[in-house]
Amino acid sequence: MASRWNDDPVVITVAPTGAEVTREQNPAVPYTPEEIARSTAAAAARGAAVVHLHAREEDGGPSGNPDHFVDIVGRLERSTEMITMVSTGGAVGMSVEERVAGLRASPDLSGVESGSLNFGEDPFITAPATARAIIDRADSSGIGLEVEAFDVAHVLSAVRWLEDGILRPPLRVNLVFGVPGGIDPSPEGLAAMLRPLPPDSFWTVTCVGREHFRMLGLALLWGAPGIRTGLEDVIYLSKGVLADSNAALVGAAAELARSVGRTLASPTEARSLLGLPGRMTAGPSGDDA
Ligand code: KMH
Ligand code: ZN
Repeated sequence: MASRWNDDPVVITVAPTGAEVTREQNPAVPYTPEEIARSTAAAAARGAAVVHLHAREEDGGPSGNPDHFVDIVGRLERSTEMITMVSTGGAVGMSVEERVAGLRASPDLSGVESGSLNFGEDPFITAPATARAIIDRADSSGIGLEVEAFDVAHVLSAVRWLEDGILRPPLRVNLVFGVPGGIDPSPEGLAAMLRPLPPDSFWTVTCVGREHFRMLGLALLWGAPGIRTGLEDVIYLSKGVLADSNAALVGAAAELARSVGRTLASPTEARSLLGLPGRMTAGPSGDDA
Protein backbone atom coordinates (compact mmCIF):
# COMPACT_ATOMS: atom_id res chain seq x y z
CA MET A 1 0.00 0.00 0.00
CA ALA A 2 1.27 3.47 -0.84
CA SER A 3 2.53 5.53 2.07
CA ARG A 4 0.10 8.14 3.32
CA TRP A 5 2.76 10.10 5.20
CA ASN A 6 3.30 13.60 3.86
CA ASP A 7 6.92 13.64 2.72
CA ASP A 8 6.78 17.20 1.38
CA PRO A 9 9.07 19.62 3.16
CA VAL A 10 7.12 21.52 5.81
CA VAL A 11 6.75 25.29 5.47
CA ILE A 12 7.52 27.13 8.71
CA THR A 13 5.89 30.53 9.16
CA VAL A 14 7.20 32.89 11.80
CA ALA A 15 4.81 35.37 13.43
CA PRO A 16 7.36 37.64 15.10
CA THR A 17 5.28 40.17 17.01
CA GLY A 18 1.47 40.06 16.68
CA ALA A 19 -0.65 42.74 18.29
CA GLU A 20 -1.18 41.65 21.86
CA VAL A 21 2.02 40.30 23.44
CA THR A 22 4.12 42.94 25.21
CA ARG A 23 7.71 43.30 26.35
CA GLU A 24 6.45 43.16 29.91
CA GLN A 25 5.49 39.55 29.13
CA ASN A 26 8.63 38.77 27.10
CA PRO A 27 11.42 41.32 26.57
CA ALA A 28 12.30 39.77 23.18
CA VAL A 29 9.11 40.99 21.47
CA PRO A 30 10.22 43.28 18.58
CA TYR A 31 8.40 46.62 18.15
CA THR A 32 10.11 48.91 15.64
CA PRO A 33 10.29 48.01 11.93
CA GLU A 34 14.03 47.51 12.28
CA GLU A 35 13.61 45.21 15.29
CA ILE A 36 10.85 43.23 13.58
CA ALA A 37 12.89 42.79 10.40
CA ARG A 38 16.04 41.85 12.30
CA SER A 39 14.27 39.33 14.50
CA THR A 40 12.52 37.85 11.43
CA ALA A 41 15.71 37.56 9.40
CA ALA A 42 17.33 35.67 12.28
CA ALA A 43 14.29 33.35 12.35
CA ALA A 44 14.66 32.80 8.59
CA ALA A 45 18.21 31.63 9.18
CA ARG A 46 16.81 28.93 11.51
CA GLY A 47 14.26 27.68 8.96
CA ALA A 48 11.29 30.05 8.63
CA ALA A 49 10.26 30.48 4.97
CA VAL A 50 7.22 32.72 5.51
CA VAL A 51 6.62 35.70 7.81
CA HIS A 52 3.20 36.73 9.14
CA LEU A 53 3.49 40.43 9.91
CA HIS A 54 1.87 42.93 12.23
CA ALA A 55 3.36 46.36 12.89
CA ARG A 56 3.76 48.17 16.20
CA GLU A 57 4.09 51.74 17.36
CA GLU A 58 7.25 52.58 19.29
CA ASP A 59 5.44 52.14 22.60
CA GLY A 60 4.41 48.64 21.58
CA GLY A 61 0.80 49.44 20.70
CA PRO A 62 -0.57 47.78 17.53
CA SER A 63 -0.04 49.93 14.43
CA GLY A 64 -2.11 50.54 11.31
CA ASN A 65 0.58 52.78 9.83
CA PRO A 66 1.32 51.65 6.25
CA ASP A 67 4.79 53.19 6.38
CA HIS A 68 5.79 50.70 9.06
CA PHE A 69 4.71 47.78 6.88
CA VAL A 70 6.51 49.22 3.85
CA ASP A 71 9.64 49.59 5.96
CA ILE A 72 9.50 46.04 7.37
CA VAL A 73 8.70 44.35 4.04
CA GLY A 74 11.40 46.36 2.25
CA ARG A 75 14.03 45.37 4.80
CA LEU A 76 13.04 41.71 4.55
CA GLU A 77 13.03 41.72 0.75
CA ARG A 78 16.52 43.17 0.75
CA SER A 79 17.95 40.78 3.34
CA THR A 80 16.09 37.46 2.91
CA GLU A 81 14.27 35.30 0.35
CA MET A 82 11.28 34.94 2.65
CA ILE A 83 7.64 35.00 1.57
CA THR A 84 6.04 38.06 3.17
CA MET A 85 2.48 38.01 4.48
CA VAL A 86 0.66 40.86 6.20
CA SER A 87 -2.13 40.44 8.72
CA THR A 88 -5.43 42.13 7.97
CA GLY A 89 -6.73 40.95 11.34
CA GLY A 90 -4.63 43.62 12.98
CA ALA A 91 -5.84 44.14 16.52
CA VAL A 92 -9.25 44.01 18.14
CA GLY A 93 -10.88 47.44 17.76
CA MET A 94 -8.93 48.58 14.68
CA SER A 95 -10.81 50.16 11.78
CA VAL A 96 -10.84 48.30 8.46
CA GLU A 97 -8.53 50.99 7.00
CA GLU A 98 -5.99 50.31 9.75
CA ARG A 99 -6.33 46.55 9.26
CA VAL A 100 -5.52 46.74 5.53
CA ALA A 101 -2.53 49.07 5.97
CA GLY A 102 -0.09 46.25 5.23
CA LEU A 103 -1.40 45.77 1.69
CA ARG A 104 0.37 49.01 0.79
CA ALA A 105 3.67 47.17 1.24
CA SER A 106 2.87 44.84 -1.72
CA PRO A 107 3.61 41.65 0.20
CA ASP A 108 3.40 38.20 -1.38
CA LEU A 109 0.39 37.25 0.73
CA SER A 110 -2.35 38.79 2.82
CA GLY A 111 -4.25 37.14 5.63
CA VAL A 112 -8.04 37.45 5.63
CA GLU A 113 -10.47 36.46 8.38
CA SER A 114 -13.45 34.46 7.12
CA GLY A 115 -15.61 35.05 10.17
CA SER A 116 -16.00 36.60 13.60
CA LEU A 117 -15.45 35.33 17.14
CA ASN A 118 -14.92 36.43 20.69
CA PHE A 119 -11.19 37.05 21.06
CA GLY A 120 -10.92 36.53 24.78
CA GLU A 121 -13.12 39.26 26.26
CA ASP A 122 -13.41 41.27 23.03
CA PRO A 123 -15.58 40.76 19.95
CA PHE A 124 -13.35 40.39 16.89
CA ILE A 125 -15.62 41.14 13.97
CA THR A 126 -15.04 40.51 10.28
CA ALA A 127 -18.32 40.78 8.38
CA PRO A 128 -18.50 38.88 5.07
CA ALA A 129 -18.59 42.16 3.12
CA THR A 130 -15.42 43.32 4.86
CA ALA A 131 -13.63 40.06 4.09
CA ARG A 132 -14.74 40.21 0.45
CA ALA A 133 -13.49 43.81 0.17
CA ILE A 134 -10.11 42.72 1.55
CA ILE A 135 -10.00 39.80 -0.89
CA ASP A 136 -10.83 42.11 -3.83
CA ARG A 137 -8.21 44.60 -2.78
CA ALA A 138 -5.50 41.95 -2.43
CA ASP A 139 -6.52 40.23 -5.66
CA SER A 140 -6.46 43.42 -7.70
CA SER A 141 -2.93 44.12 -6.44
CA GLY A 142 -1.68 40.62 -7.29
CA ILE A 143 -1.36 39.69 -3.61
CA GLY A 144 -2.19 36.09 -2.69
CA LEU A 145 -4.52 35.22 0.18
CA GLU A 146 -4.40 33.01 3.25
CA VAL A 147 -7.61 32.56 5.26
CA GLU A 148 -7.25 32.83 9.05
CA ALA A 149 -9.71 30.35 10.59
CA PHE A 150 -10.35 30.25 14.33
CA ASP A 151 -13.24 27.78 14.28
CA VAL A 152 -14.93 25.23 12.04
CA ALA A 153 -17.49 27.70 10.63
CA HIS A 154 -14.61 29.86 9.40
CA VAL A 155 -13.19 26.91 7.44
CA LEU A 156 -16.63 26.19 6.00
CA SER A 157 -16.95 29.82 4.85
CA ALA A 158 -13.54 29.67 3.18
CA VAL A 159 -14.50 26.51 1.30
CA ARG A 160 -17.80 28.10 0.23
CA TRP A 161 -15.94 31.19 -1.01
CA LEU A 162 -13.62 28.95 -3.01
CA GLU A 163 -16.58 27.12 -4.55
CA ASP A 164 -18.27 30.46 -5.33
CA GLY A 165 -15.13 31.85 -7.00
CA ILE A 166 -14.64 34.56 -4.35
CA LEU A 167 -11.31 32.97 -3.45
CA ARG A 168 -9.11 31.65 -6.21
CA PRO A 169 -7.41 28.27 -5.87
CA PRO A 170 -5.24 27.08 -4.28
CA LEU A 171 -7.03 27.49 -0.96
CA ARG A 172 -4.56 28.47 1.76
CA VAL A 173 -5.86 28.29 5.32
CA ASN A 174 -4.18 28.92 8.64
CA LEU A 175 -5.98 26.84 11.29
CA VAL A 176 -5.67 28.72 14.58
CA PHE A 177 -6.17 26.86 17.86
CA GLY A 178 -6.30 28.04 21.43
CA VAL A 179 -7.78 31.54 21.19
CA PRO A 180 -10.32 31.77 24.03
CA GLY A 181 -13.53 31.98 21.99
CA GLY A 182 -12.13 29.81 19.16
CA ILE A 183 -11.56 26.09 18.70
CA ASP A 184 -9.65 24.20 21.39
CA PRO A 185 -6.20 22.69 20.79
CA SER A 186 -6.88 18.95 20.59
CA PRO A 187 -6.75 16.03 18.13
CA GLU A 188 -10.54 16.25 17.78
CA GLY A 189 -10.29 19.99 17.10
CA LEU A 190 -7.74 19.42 14.34
CA ALA A 191 -9.89 16.69 12.75
CA ALA A 192 -12.92 18.98 12.82
CA MET A 193 -11.03 21.85 11.17
CA LEU A 194 -9.60 19.57 8.46
CA ARG A 195 -12.87 17.81 7.58
CA PRO A 196 -14.29 20.52 5.23
CA LEU A 197 -11.03 21.17 3.35
CA PRO A 198 -10.57 20.02 -0.26
CA PRO A 199 -7.61 17.61 -0.52
CA ASP A 200 -5.31 20.01 -2.38
CA SER A 201 -5.62 22.82 0.19
CA PHE A 202 -2.50 24.28 1.76
CA TRP A 203 -3.16 24.22 5.49
CA THR A 204 -0.99 25.36 8.31
CA VAL A 205 -1.41 25.07 12.06
CA THR A 206 -1.04 27.85 14.61
CA CYS A 207 -1.63 27.33 18.31
CA VAL A 208 -1.74 30.13 20.83
CA GLY A 209 -0.53 29.46 24.35
CA ARG A 210 0.33 26.44 26.44
CA GLU A 211 -0.34 23.64 23.95
CA HIS A 212 1.68 25.39 21.22
CA PHE A 213 4.38 22.79 20.62
CA ARG A 214 2.07 19.84 21.26
CA MET A 215 -0.29 21.05 18.50
CA LEU A 216 2.63 21.67 16.12
CA GLY A 217 3.81 18.10 16.79
CA LEU A 218 0.33 16.74 16.14
CA ALA A 219 0.09 18.77 12.93
CA LEU A 220 3.47 17.54 11.70
CA LEU A 221 2.53 13.91 12.26
CA TRP A 222 -0.81 14.50 10.56
CA GLY A 223 1.04 15.72 7.47
CA ALA A 224 0.52 19.46 7.82
CA PRO A 225 1.91 21.33 4.81
CA GLY A 226 2.79 24.16 7.21
CA ILE A 227 3.22 25.10 10.85
CA ARG A 228 3.55 28.52 12.50
CA THR A 229 5.48 29.70 15.51
CA GLY A 230 6.78 33.01 16.89
CA LEU A 231 6.25 35.43 19.73
CA GLU A 232 2.77 36.35 18.44
CA ASP A 233 1.70 32.84 19.39
CA VAL A 234 3.83 31.76 22.35
CA ILE A 235 6.29 33.41 24.71
CA TYR A 236 7.74 30.24 26.27
CA LEU A 237 10.21 27.83 24.73
CA SER A 238 9.30 25.26 27.34
CA LYS A 239 7.52 25.29 30.68
CA GLY A 240 8.75 28.33 32.63
CA VAL A 241 11.48 29.18 30.10
CA LEU A 242 10.88 32.38 28.14
CA ALA A 243 11.96 32.27 24.49
CA ASP A 244 14.79 34.75 24.03
CA SER A 245 14.02 35.28 20.33
CA ASN A 246 11.83 34.34 17.42
CA ALA A 247 14.83 32.44 16.08
CA ALA A 248 14.80 30.21 19.17
CA LEU A 249 11.12 29.35 18.62
CA VAL A 250 11.70 28.60 14.94
CA GLY A 251 14.73 26.50 15.88
CA ALA A 252 12.57 24.47 18.28
CA ALA A 253 9.82 24.01 15.66
CA ALA A 254 12.43 22.97 13.08
CA GLU A 255 13.85 20.42 15.50
CA LEU A 256 10.37 19.06 16.16
CA ALA A 257 9.81 18.69 12.41
CA ARG A 258 13.12 16.91 11.87
CA SER A 259 12.50 14.61 14.84
CA VAL A 260 9.37 13.22 13.16
CA GLY A 261 11.06 12.82 9.78
CA ARG A 262 9.98 16.05 8.07
CA THR A 263 12.40 18.27 6.20
CA LEU A 264 12.08 22.06 6.01
CA ALA A 265 10.94 23.94 2.92
CA SER A 266 13.29 26.61 1.63
CA PRO A 267 11.59 29.86 0.58
CA THR A 268 11.78 28.72 -3.06
CA GLU A 269 10.19 25.36 -2.23
CA ALA A 270 7.60 27.15 -0.09
CA ARG A 271 6.62 29.38 -3.04
CA SER A 272 5.91 26.33 -5.12
CA LEU A 273 4.02 24.53 -2.31
CA LEU A 274 1.93 27.66 -1.67
CA GLY A 275 1.22 28.12 -5.39
CA LEU A 276 2.95 31.51 -5.51
CA PRO A 277 4.93 32.93 -8.44
CA GLY A 278 8.69 33.33 -8.12
CA ARG A 279 10.11 36.54 -6.78
CA MET A 280 10.40 39.50 -9.16
CA THR A 281 13.38 41.10 -7.45
CA ALA A 282 16.95 39.89 -7.33
CA GLY A 283 16.77 38.69 -3.72
CA PRO A 284 18.91 39.58 -0.74
CA SER A 285 21.48 42.23 -1.46
CA GLY A 286 22.14 43.95 1.82
CA ASP A 287 22.30 43.33 5.53
CA ASP A 288 20.12 46.07 6.93
CA ALA A 289 17.40 43.84 8.41
N1 KMH B 1 -4.64 40.18 16.75
C1 KMH B 1 -5.81 39.42 16.54
C2 KMH B 1 -7.03 40.17 16.98
C3 KMH B 1 -4.51 37.81 12.19
O1 KMH B 1 -3.38 38.25 12.23
O2 KMH B 1 -5.15 37.70 11.14
C4 KMH B 1 -5.96 39.00 15.12
C5 KMH B 1 -4.84 38.23 14.59
C6 KMH B 1 -5.15 37.36 13.46
O3 KMH B 1 -3.70 38.30 15.00
ZN1 ZN C 1 -1.63 37.78 13.41
